[in-house]
Amino acid sequence: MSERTLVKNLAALEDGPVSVSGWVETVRDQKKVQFVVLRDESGAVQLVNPAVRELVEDDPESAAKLATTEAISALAHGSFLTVTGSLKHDERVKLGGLEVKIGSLEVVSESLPETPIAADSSLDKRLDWRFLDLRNPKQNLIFRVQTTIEHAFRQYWIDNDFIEIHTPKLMASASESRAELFEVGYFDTTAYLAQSPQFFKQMAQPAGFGKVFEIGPAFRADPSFTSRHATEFTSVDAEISWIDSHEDVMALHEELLVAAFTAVKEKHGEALKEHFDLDVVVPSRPFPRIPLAEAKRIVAERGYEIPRADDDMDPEGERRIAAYVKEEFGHDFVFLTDYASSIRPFYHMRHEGDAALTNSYDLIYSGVEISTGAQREHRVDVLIEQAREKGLEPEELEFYLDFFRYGVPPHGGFGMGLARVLMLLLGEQSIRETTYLFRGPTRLLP
Ligand code: AMO
Repeated sequence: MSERTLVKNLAALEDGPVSVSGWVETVRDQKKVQFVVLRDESGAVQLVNPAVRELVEDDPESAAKLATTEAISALAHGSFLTVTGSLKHDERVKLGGLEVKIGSLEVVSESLPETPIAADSSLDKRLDWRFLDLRNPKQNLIFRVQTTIEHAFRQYWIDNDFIEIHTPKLMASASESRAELFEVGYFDTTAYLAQSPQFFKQMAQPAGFGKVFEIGPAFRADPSFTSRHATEFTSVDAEISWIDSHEDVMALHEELLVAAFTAVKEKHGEALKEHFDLDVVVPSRPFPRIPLAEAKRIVAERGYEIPRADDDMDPEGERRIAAYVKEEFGHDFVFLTDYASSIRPFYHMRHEGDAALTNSYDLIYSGVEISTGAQREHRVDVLIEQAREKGLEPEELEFYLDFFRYGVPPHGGFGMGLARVLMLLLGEQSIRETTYLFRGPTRLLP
């Protein structure tokens, strides 16, 4: 690696020789002096060059100076440079109070002169040119925050004795629903892309793993174009043994989110204020919990009848219950609990005395569902009955049902969409902004 100093580290250096590399952000080409703002992955710095416009006979260095001056005049926005020169701290320089006087300049990689996107380009256009879009420090920050969130989750899991698993994404059957299933040719048969690690994170329970987690891709052939749906997304999953009810899963869920938000506030609080004008709020525990039926009643009393016939919340209902929770409890999160078994998958455990309800929840953050969790049905005869009731053929599920035939602890867990958490935390309008490379019904490139 060549000896270069990251821009963010310049401030700590004394005046003297340095080498920096980065992309040309702006060029101010004045007659007597030239300024270049150079940006690397850590920040931006001003470079300055006293312009030499013609050869001076008694100055043997004037040829080199003239060449540098001409090179700067010809610089295109986005070209990648390495510059050696001398660092000078100077309070008058607005950008960071320092500048680098150019000694020599090498154009390492030239950019085409016309940048295909601008600050006001549409989201779709920006996604076409995602690598240029991501050069923006605000976008860069999104993925630094994502890294911190995942790290905090992992730290929590490691501290609490979880095992990390990587479940296969090629499957022989659906895991969530027959709808939204991607088929792939698989030699002389058909495979399906995993919609969730559901079955295999549950398998870890009879396998004696106790507590497991996975952060990995999930696929849904969902043709919708909402701001919260993708055909491929990163799912954050956990599954734990020996629970009494979904209450234990919710407690885990809260602790994880508090750990992540605390880490984000500590590490990126200042930068988030600067780029997103955002004050990170670490949620207090316990998060409010409202049974779904009651949530629907509250929303109806406040003037909104959920139009869906299937008993589920709709996005407007989620927004309205979130507004209620914010007013009543000052909280951004709410667990909606006890979903009707008619709208939950067969593997959710039902209430002991009321089979119409499940031991399950959705977690709503700032009015959007970010997660589903539940206690699982571990009694195989009940599980088979529930599968049949949902129109599934138990024969097709034999491999899964076997997990429950050789001793399995009561267990439960949740799945959570990472891009949705980031979108809501940062106040972004779409998961397209908080997904490195978004995949949707009409987007497979880049
Ligand atoms: P569910 O289907 O509710 O539950 O998915 C869990 C969470 O994953 C995210 N998510 C999505 N994100 C982006 N695009 C999509 N198309 C998409 N679909 C889902 C959401 C959602 O809340 N196996 C269960 C979880 C469990 O019980 O452990 C499941 O997959 O944030």
